[in-house]
Amino acid sequence: MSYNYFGKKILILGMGLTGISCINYFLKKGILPKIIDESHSPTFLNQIPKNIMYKIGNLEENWILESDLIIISPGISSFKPILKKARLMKIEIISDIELFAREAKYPIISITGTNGKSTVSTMVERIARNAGYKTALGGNIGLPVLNMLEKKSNLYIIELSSFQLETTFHLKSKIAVVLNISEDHINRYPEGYQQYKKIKTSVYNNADVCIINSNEILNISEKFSLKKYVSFGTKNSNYQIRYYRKKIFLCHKNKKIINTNQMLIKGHHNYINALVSIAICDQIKIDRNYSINTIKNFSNLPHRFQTIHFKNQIHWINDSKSTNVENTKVALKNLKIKGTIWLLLGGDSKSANFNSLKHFFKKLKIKIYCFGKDGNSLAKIYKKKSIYIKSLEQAVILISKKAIPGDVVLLSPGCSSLDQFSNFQERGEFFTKLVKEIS
Ligand code: UMA
Repeated sequence: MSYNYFGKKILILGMGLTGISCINYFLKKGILPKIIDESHSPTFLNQIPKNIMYKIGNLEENWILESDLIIISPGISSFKPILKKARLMKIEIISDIELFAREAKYPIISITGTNGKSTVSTMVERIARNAGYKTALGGNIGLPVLNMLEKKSNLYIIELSSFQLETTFHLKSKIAVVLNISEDHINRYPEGYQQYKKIKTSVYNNADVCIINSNEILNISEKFSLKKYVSFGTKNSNYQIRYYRKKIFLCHKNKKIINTNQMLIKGHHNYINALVSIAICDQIKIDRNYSINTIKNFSNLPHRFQTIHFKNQIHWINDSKSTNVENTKVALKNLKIKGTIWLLLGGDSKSANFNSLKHFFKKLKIKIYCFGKDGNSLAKIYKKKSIYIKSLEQAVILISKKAIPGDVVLLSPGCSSLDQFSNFQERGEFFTKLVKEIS
């Protein structure tokens, strides 16, 4: 189906990376969209071309209700009352992913899930590139998908957030995967977790092959409604993690593929990420050797459980990408040390329930420094070992005076960074710089 946008009143919501990519997309087609941002000083305001009409400060009702097509940035909730009203008036509201999906001419591999999606997307991209594909990697990982259309590529790998899937309707993936689902971004969804799950699993709609986690996510009838599926996770799945004589192997139908001792990245969650990457690449018939070699040499992405400093036998770990409670649990599970863990937890909790961390806190030799917008309430989860400190900086200064050889200082905030930083990268870089200066 071909879509014609000429003669339509097109409005873009949000002047971030997505908004700018949408403007460029329409300008190339000779169409002049309008754009709105709720901030009074959006970061990319100076990148708006002179011939584009814009409004800042609020979602201008007249502009919204007079438009034919609205492209919404992922950071803006499509459940806002004014947008509900627009939908009732049959105004189409779609994501940049939807625009991309309508135009993409090459196979798309779609990767979503609460955790691990950037790692899997990057692994798959590297394997496919090493195998000779001209790959383009984008979406939630950073490069807006519309910019990928300009690249000379023959395989698209896209990381998708629930925000992006919320307003995506015609994505037809060659392969789609939902890695896992746990509580995150619940404050965005009026109907809570079930709605979040439904949006995440919508990535399977129209997909040729669905890769599913046997441990969670889909019940039997949901599975059988899929065209073709390949499973991972449990003993009976197509792809499994198995233990043989105290060694851990990635396996396919019980046949060993990789001994995890040979991998640079460690931890059960990373073995699962690697397993899924193999499953995806097998589906597009990439020679296994490319998968095996790439995975063996793959190292952690920045801000994901990265040791950024080691001095006086104290490890400082930057896990700023931990933006939900599951990420923090994984980081804590990874640490098997005799010393004390100094955990930096905090930011915007997005109304998630953190009580499940209590069990970890009880078992561990740990001190929890809670900071940022929700720091005060996080410090109440396990008062005995927690303290509230206003800023990350103050917390790092205090810890640097108390930590002793054998200890680990871990920034794994479990929260969004947006209360005090522009994004998790900025938070991680700030932490890294601070640690190096102070210690
Ligand atoms: N804005 C409003 N009203 C709102 C919220 C935001 O007007 O209610 C405006 C802001 O003032 C700002 C603009 O919208 O000027 C920002 O838009 P955006 O928040 O959608 O951000 P982009 O720069 O377009 O980046 C988005 C993704 N951001 C979010 O989903 C929040 C990026 O994912 C993604 O890399 C990029 O598109 C390219 O596809 C980041 C992210 O934090 C990494 N994702 C979340 C996560 O991983 O947990 C979902």
